[in-house]
Amino acid sequence: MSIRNIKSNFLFINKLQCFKYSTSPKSVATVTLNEKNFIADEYTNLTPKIISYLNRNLHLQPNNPLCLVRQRIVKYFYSSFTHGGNPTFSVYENLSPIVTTKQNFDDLLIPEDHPSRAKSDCYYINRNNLLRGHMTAHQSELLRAGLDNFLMIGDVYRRDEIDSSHFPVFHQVDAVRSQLKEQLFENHRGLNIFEPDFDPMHPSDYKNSIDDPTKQSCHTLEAAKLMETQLKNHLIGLVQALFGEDIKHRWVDAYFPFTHPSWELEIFYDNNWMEVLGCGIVRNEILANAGPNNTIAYAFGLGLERLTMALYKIPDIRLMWSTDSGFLSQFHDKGIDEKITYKPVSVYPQCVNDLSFWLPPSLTIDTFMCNDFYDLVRDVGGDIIEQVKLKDKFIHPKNKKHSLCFSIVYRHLERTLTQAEVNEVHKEIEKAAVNSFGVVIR
Ligand code: FA5
Ligand code: MG
Repeated sequence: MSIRNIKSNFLFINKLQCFKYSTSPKSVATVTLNEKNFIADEYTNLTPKIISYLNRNLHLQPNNPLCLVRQRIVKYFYSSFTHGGNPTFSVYENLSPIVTTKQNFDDLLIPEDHPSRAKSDCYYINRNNLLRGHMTAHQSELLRAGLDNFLMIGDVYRRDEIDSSHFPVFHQVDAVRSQLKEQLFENHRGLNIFEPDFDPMHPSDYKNSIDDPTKQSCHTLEAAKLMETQLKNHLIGLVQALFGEDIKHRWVDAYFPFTHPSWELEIFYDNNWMEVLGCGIVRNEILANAGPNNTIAYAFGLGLERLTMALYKIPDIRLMWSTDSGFLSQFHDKGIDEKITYKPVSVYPQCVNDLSFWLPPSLTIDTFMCNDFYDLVRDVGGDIIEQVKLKDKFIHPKNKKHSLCFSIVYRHLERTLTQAEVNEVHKEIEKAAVNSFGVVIR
């Protein structure tokens, strides 16, 4: 993977790193991803940092917690749905994250002016290609290939807020479950999927309205309601299989251009409601355009990171990308149903700086209040102070001056501190000690 010919002046625009690429017609900027060349254009906004996440495939790495949860989800669908002893669902977990705007948006009826297409929300390779923003990007191609029940699992890329539950690259499990009339109404043979005036052979004659909040106008109320019940039961079954029967959950009405009606499922975790998935009844136009015109389907897309974090009590989404053995070993060689609770390891290095000073004549090594000094260090240094240790006491043999030496351990919980920034904070602490205690720095 490389980026070639891009006049690589990196600019910081809105705090995001963007490419400045050549616009001269002679030197065409190209982006090479997985050995494929793309011509850069005014849409290109991939950064080297984002490209470095391609092909990491955390969901397939045996010692990554995402891999364990992926396997549990697949197991749930394999074991819950079988026909003639075979799993009903097929699983796709190696689909390339490089997709076209047709796959990511057009095939899914996402309008031209929909905010999810914005350059500010996606990592575009160029005007026509991007790193997929959701696994639903593969839905139409798999339907077109004739599949009816399938899971699509992989990495997705979004320019999104960054906090403990958002990261620009994350993993989704997406699914489609289709039913023929005979399957859906196995026990009620008289019922139909489609309204009598809807001709599935000519779906384009019919305006597939989504005005009615309960169903698409082509579907009968019975079909829509039965699919909704199945969808919700299957997904509740999944979160119960993961978290146990007692998991607190709630359904929230939602909107997606590709499903109607649509919902989001939230679970109660860490004293907050956390959204874990979006779902709904697949818009009939999508099914009809891709092939099957006699089925009704539900679809969902869930975020693997959020479930994994809740399941193993991993406090920060960034830890998923850790290559630290202290992190990975906690998930290595584990059975997929084993109960694991993450034990924090700070993967960021410590910086240790010493501070020695002469005490003023009014104080001795025995009367100096170390706790006052510790408070001062915390006040000035804030959360990056991990520890302050008294290292040495010293009395000068000739002038009898008293001196103390402290080791201050600095560590940021979320990033590597540079020595330069630690030195700056350290200087501030020295100054404050001089001002507050009248000490003289050695
Ligand atoms: C979608 O991506 C839809 N494609 C889901 C869908 C599929 C709906 C099929 C209907 C039918 P959404 O943007 O809400 O929806 O993302 C789905 C899930 O991905 C969220 O519920 C959340 O668990 C997870 N997610 C979204 N953004 C992030 C992020 N930045 N970091 C981590 N997880 C995220
Ligand atoms: Mg959502």
